[in-house]
Formats: sequence, structure tokens, C-alpha cells
Amino acid sequence: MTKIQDTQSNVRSDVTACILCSRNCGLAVEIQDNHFKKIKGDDQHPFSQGYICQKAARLEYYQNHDDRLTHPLKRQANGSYTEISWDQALKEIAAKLIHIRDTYGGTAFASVGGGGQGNHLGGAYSQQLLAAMKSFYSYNSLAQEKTGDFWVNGRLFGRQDCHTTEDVEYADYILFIGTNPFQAHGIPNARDTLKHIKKDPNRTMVVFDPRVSETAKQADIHLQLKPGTDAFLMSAIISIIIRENLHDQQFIDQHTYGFEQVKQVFLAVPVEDYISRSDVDSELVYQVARGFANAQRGCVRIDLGLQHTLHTTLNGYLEKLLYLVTGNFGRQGVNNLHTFFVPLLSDTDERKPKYRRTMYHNMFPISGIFPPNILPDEILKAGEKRIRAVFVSSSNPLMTYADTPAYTKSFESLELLVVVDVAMTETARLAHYILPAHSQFEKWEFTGFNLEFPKNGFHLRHPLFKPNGNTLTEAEIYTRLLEEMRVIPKKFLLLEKVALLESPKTRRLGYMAAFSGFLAKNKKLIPYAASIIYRTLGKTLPDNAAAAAFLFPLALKFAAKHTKALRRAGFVGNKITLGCDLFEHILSSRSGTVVSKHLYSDVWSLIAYKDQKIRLAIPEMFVALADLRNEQKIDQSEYPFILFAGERRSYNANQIYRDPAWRKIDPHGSLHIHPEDAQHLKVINGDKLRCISKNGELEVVVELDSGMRKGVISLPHGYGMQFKGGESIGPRLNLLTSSDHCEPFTKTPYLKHVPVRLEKII
Ligand SMILES: Nc1nc2c(c(=O)[nH]1)N[C@H]1C(S)=C(S)[C@@H](COP(=O)(O)OP(=O)(O)OC[C@H]3O[C@@H](n4cnc5c(=O)[nH]c(N)nc54)[C@H](O)[C@@H]3O)O[C@H]1N2
Ligand SMILES: Nc1nc2c(c(=O)[nH]1)N[C@H]1C(S)=C(S)[C@@H](COP(=O)(O)OP(=O)(O)OC[C@H]3O[C@@H](n4cnc5c(=O)[nH]c(N)nc54)[C@H](O)[C@@H]3O)O[C@H]1N2
Ligand code: SF4
Ligand SMILES: [Mo]
Repeated sequence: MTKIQDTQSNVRSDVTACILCSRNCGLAVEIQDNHFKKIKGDDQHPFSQGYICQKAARLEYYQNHDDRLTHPLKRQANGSYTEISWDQALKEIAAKLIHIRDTYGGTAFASVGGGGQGNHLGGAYSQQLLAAMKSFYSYNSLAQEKTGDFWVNGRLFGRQDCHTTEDVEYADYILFIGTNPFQAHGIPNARDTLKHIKKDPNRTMVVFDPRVSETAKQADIHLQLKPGTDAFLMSAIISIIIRENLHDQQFIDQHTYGFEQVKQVFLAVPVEDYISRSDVDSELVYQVARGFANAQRGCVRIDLGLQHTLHTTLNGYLEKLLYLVTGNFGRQGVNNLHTFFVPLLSDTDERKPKYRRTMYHNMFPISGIFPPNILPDEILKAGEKRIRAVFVSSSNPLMTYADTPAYTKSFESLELLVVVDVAMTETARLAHYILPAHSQFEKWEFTGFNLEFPKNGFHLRHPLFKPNGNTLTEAEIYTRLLEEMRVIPKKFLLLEKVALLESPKTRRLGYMAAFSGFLAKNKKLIPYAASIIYRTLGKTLPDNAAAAAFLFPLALKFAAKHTKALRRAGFVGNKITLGCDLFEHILSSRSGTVVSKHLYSDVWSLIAYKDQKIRLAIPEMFVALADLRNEQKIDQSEYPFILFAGERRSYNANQIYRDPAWRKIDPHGSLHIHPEDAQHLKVINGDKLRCISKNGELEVVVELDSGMRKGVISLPHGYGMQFKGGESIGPRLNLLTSSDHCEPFTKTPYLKHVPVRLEKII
């Protein structure tokens, strides 16, 4: 279904996708005069198949609101902003960037962000600026949550971009550890999937969560553990499985190395002591260990409840061991690896000296990304080698990264801060230049969160609306900037000519031959391939899809690597023309397309180690396990509560919606607290409390919730924005968090383990 025009009322029907979480469900929309009139699920979307949640219906609040940016802005000496032309903005920024690069070198520049929950197309262009600045420093939100997980994958499977996935829909015994898919999604069509599991007496759902989350309410077994104790609990479960000989020896012998060492380590785990540390019923733990190990199809799904808390990386190792030692890997209904059509991650093994570290923390990248937690120090404390210029794109660090005071101070000290966004954000308000982008519904876009196996898909979205004001796409912004910096020429006469000669018969292959030849002769231009192809082949694509042209070489590469999987998905041609067919389908399939169909047994070929075997023994993790034993209990005398600083609820969606009117409930983003704790503090629903951490304080509104553990409180993520420059609405959480309260290894912040105290406001 595409573009059906109702001429009378000027209402159009069209399709697109939701941009609010990593599921990126397909949407069928009705549009009138640059407004969404109606939003439903798109039945034609190959993965979501009509499913959406309540958040997507409100996307009009993303597309049209009072904080939308319409013109490039330059900050004046008095802090106000003046509209300037794109020419002036890009010329001035280019001159400043060149000065900083040529005076201080590659360590003086960092890029932050590059893509949010649905907009990854622009990232291909923004990352080019790193090469132009001779910098490695790419900071991104993934490195404040998922890099511990990626690091473990690197050791287990051979590369940090061997990314795991969960076949929850087909599993019969599912462990949800530190995740609440009912609200946060992250698994296909979450609420339907949960409902099916719940209804089926032959399937078991276990939730590990200190809170009775919406998912826990649907579970067969809820382990309401003490926050931050998952490493103890998972270690105990693995130990029980091994002690009781419930591990899958045949799988282990056939597909892994290192089990003997793992076995010794876990046989030494003091099971009862660890279970009591997590404060759950011992019998239930044995039941889960046995149930999971004996299941036909056991599957583990985790998220921030494991990553934003104590032992981040170790947690990642343990949850993976759970499914690996029980042989729940490489089949239907268990955990698997998957392909990436657009590679979101890379492999930067820190043992190899070629990956440049940061100047102050000597921090290494994981999967190519540096952790936002260290950026303020790298700006403020690295002396002559400090970061002096930062480009922020599709991210709002002043709201979303730990330690807002440190971020504010460091960003205020920069010689150049440029923000590329669709809205006037808190971070933008500190920038020297603000560059306004087309919204995600005004340009070609896609998500790189295609994390499915064995069937994977891709959805290239076309523009729905005409662009707002004097805005540009990221493709155009960064390409012009590279031209202004003179790192790429403004014209590529030969390539443009070859591109124009292409016909359906030649399938753009003449262009690809010329393009490869051109890059072979001009190696310095290889990092800017996306902009070059945008300016040349891009001009010949239908419907002004120039910005998507770089998907063509990716399609050729994907087809060459996964030829059989593409054929199974219905694409035709030889090893080369198959990629052309894929690209054509991507361009024309408005609801998205299946790009590959693997067999489950192909999973072994996705392991990066040449012998396709998994390395179960990770020495660093054995050290972390040994440290667990001696871990002291935290002294809670000054800060008696543990705050979850960032719960996913019905009406939060990162910092994507700024207008508070989008929320149907929970306008204050209230503090959830156990009724007995509230009674001690002498507060009832609607009262106000001061929530005080080592780093700062916030005023919060009380909501009693008997599903909370005593001593544990929760505030939502995605509030606290200053809409139209006014007061913060709801908790501005990262005023409470600090960047040194983090896992020392990956620097992932412990946002779900913030010690606080509460005081009644009278
Ligand atoms: N509605 C909504 N959905 C979203 C988003 C959003 O902003 N709003 N954001 C998206 C993004 S960016 C992400 S990364 C995902 C995150 O998705 P999730 O991680 O699933 O969501 P959270 O609510 O942050 O945390 C999940 C659960 O962890 C529990 N938890 C806290 N501490 C612990 C602990 O020590 N152990 C265990 N086992 N559990 C613990 C919390 O009680 C909570 O129920 O959500 C995505 N989806
Ligand atoms: N305390 C606390 N902090 C957290 C979390 C938490 O649970 N607790 N969660 C963390 C997690 S898991 C994540 S993923 C991060 C998310 O934090 P960020 O990475 O900062 O991402 P978003 O909040 O999604 O912000 C996206 C920005 O992109 C802009 N934008 C939208 N569309 C476009 C576009 O087309 N082009 C451009 N250039 N910009 C666009 C939006 O206006 C917004 O300013 O927050 C983290 N911060
Ligand atoms: S928020 Fe996530 S689950 Fe809900 S409609 Fe959007 S993409 Fe789908
Ligand atoms: Mo996230």
C-alpha cells in the first residue's frame, strides 16, 4: 500500500516505520498537509506485520512541535542565536575544524552520536568527518550500555561484531533477565509474543527483576532479586547445572573449547551463599536451573537491568554461558548469531596496539566506539592533547549521558561545539553552531537494527513530508562540509558521466567498476566513499534517493557473502547481479523487505574463529568471578535507597518526543516506591520528595507501587527536557548520576544502581 491520494480531502495514505525503539515497526499512515492524521501498524511490513504499541500513534508530536529547528543558527557573544545561511555556517565550521586539526592533530576532535533509534542513514555520512579530522574518537550511546556485551562476544566468537540474537517466539523456556519487553520491546511484537508464551502451558517464562514489572506479572516464575546481584544468581545457576550434570556435553565437545576450565571455576561457586546474596527463594532457583537446562528450546533475553548495573561485562558473560553450556545455541527457539546488512559495529580488539586509545583515561574502543562516560574528562583533563572540538548528531548528551554537570562544564569549555539535530535540545543550547536536519519523515532513512536470524530484513523509508524550513539532510550537510574542508572535490566528472550511462540492462555495474577503479587510484578518498557515491550515482536514483546510494555497494557485498541466503529470500542472478536485484528491491519495497533467509545451521559460519568453535574460557572473566567472592556489601547508611535511574514506561521514548503533551499519563514521571518505604517517609501518592545522590538532587512526585522491592525506587528515563526553553518537566535524571560510578573496565554507568536518600518536601 503506498500513496493513495484522496483528492477531495487532500488526505494521503502511505507507509513508513516507527522511530522510537529498536524494533522500528512498520506503520501505515494517513497524512494531510505535513501532518500525521492517523497511524496504524503496517500489515505488509515483513517483521512487525501490523503490530505497534501506543507510543507510535503519537508521532505527530515528533514531526511538528515548537522546538523544531528551521534554520542554521550561530551563537552570539551574549548567548543568543542568529540565523545564518548554510554557506556561512559550513564555511565557518570548516575553517575552524581545519585550524583545530592542523594545530592540535587528530586527538582534538570527537564525534558523538550519529544515529538514534531509527535514523542510521546519516551515520554513514557523519562518520566521514572523523577521517577528515584524522580522529578515531567516535562516542555513541551503545558504549554506555552494550559494549560489555560486545566485548564478551569478541572473546567467545572471535569478533566484537558477532552479535547475538534471541529466538524468543519459538522458545519453550525463556529467561528474561533485567529486561521488561512489555514496555521496552526489543523482541518481535513484544506484547503479542508475551501473551502467546503466557497462554501456552508447555512454555515457561522466567523473569529476573527486582521489581514486579509488567513482564514479571505475566511470568510463570519471578525471581525478585536484590538489585545488582544477578552475577551471583547466574553463577549459582550455572554451578547447579554443572554440578547436576545438566550441561550439554555433546554440544560442548562439538562446538566449544575451554569447558574444563569453566567447569572448575563454577564447581567452586558457593551456591547457597550466592543465592542468599541475591535474596531469592533457593528452591525456585534450583527449579529454574533444572527447567532451563532440560528445556528443548531454552532462550535468554537480557537488557539494561544487567548492563546498567554492577558487574556489567561479567553479567554479559554469564548470561551467554547459561545458553552455551546448556547447548541452547544454533537452533530454532534458542540464542543465535545474525547478519548485519548495514554493519553497525566493528571489531577493535583492545589487545591489538593499532587501535588508538584516549589521552586521559587510556581507554580503548569496543566495537569501534568510545564510552560517553569518559568524554568530559577527555575534554577537561587531558591537557594539550585534550578534545577541543565536538560534533554531536542525533543525540542529546546533556540529557542522556551520566553526570550532566560534568557534561555541561566540559561542553562549555570547547573551542567548537556543533549540534546536528531536528530540535532545539539542551545540548544544542550550548553549541556554537546548530545545524537543522530534515526530520526522519522528510528524508530517506533506515534503521540498522536488523538483528534477526535466520530471516533478516531491511526497510529503506522514503520521505513522507516536504522538509521543514531551511533544513538539510545529514547526507547533504556532511558532504558539503567535506567539500568546504577540501577533503573531497566538488565534482567527480568521470563518475558522474559513467553513472548517467547506466540503464536497467547494465544494472549500475559499469558505475561500480569505474567507482572501484577510481578509489583504487585515489586511496585517500576511500573513507569518503559514501559522499562520493551520493554525489555521483546518487543523482541517478529514482525519487531523489541519492542519500541511499551507498547501500548499493553494501548490497553487492552482502550478496557475495550470503549468496544462498539471498536466493532463498527470492533474489535472482549470479553472485554479482544478485546484489543488484537486492538493491532494486530495497529501493522499491516501501514496507521493507526480507534480505536473507539463512538456515539455522548457518550460524556456525557466522562465528569469526576459523575453526568455527566458541571459546568458553575468558581469563578476565575468571578474575571477575574470583572478585565476586570477596565483594563487600555496599554501605548504605548515608544513601539508603537504590534508585533505578531510567525505567522504560508507557510514555517515555528516550529524548525523541520533546513536547510533554504527547503523554497520556504520568506527566511528572513519578517516583515509584514501596508503600512501606513511603509510610516511613510519611508520604502518600502525589506528595513531593527530594531525591539526593552524591552528585545532585531532584524534586520528584511520589507514586506508591507495591511491586517495588523495599529500599528500591524507580524513576523513568526520557523526561526532564526544557521544552521551549522552559523549566525541566519531570526528572532530569543525569543530574543525579556521576561518570565515575561505572564499571571500571568498559566505563558503562551504573544507572540502575544509584545510591540516594529521600527527604520529604514540606
Ligand atoms: N517505552 C520505552 N521503550 C524503550 C525506550 C524508552 O525510552 N521507552 N528506550 C529503548 C532503549 S534505548 C533501550 S536500551 C531499551 C531498554 O530496555 P529494558 O532494559 O528492557 O528497560 P528498562 O526499563 O530500562 O530496564 C529493564 C528492567 O530492569 C530491571 N532492573 C533494574 N535493576 C536490575 C537488576 O539489578 N537486575 C535485574 N535483573 N533487573 C534489574 C528494571 O526493574 C526494569 O524492569 O528500551 C528501549 N525501549
Ligand atoms: N539516566 C539515564 N540515562 C540514560 C538512560 C537511562 O536509562 N537512564 N538510557 C540510555 C540509553 S540506553 C540510551 S540508548 C540513550 C539515548 O540517548 P541519545 O543517544 O542521546 O538518543 P535519543 O535520546 O534517542 O536522542 C536523539 C536525538 O536525536 C534527535 N533526532 C531525531 N531525529 C533526528 C534526525 O533525523 N536527525 C538528527 N540529526 N537528529 C534527530 C532528537 O531530537 C534527539 O535530540 O540514553 C541513555 N541515557
Ligand atoms: S515504540 Fe517500538 S514497539 Fe512501539 S511501535 Fe515503535 S518501534 Fe514498535
Ligand atoms: Mo538504549
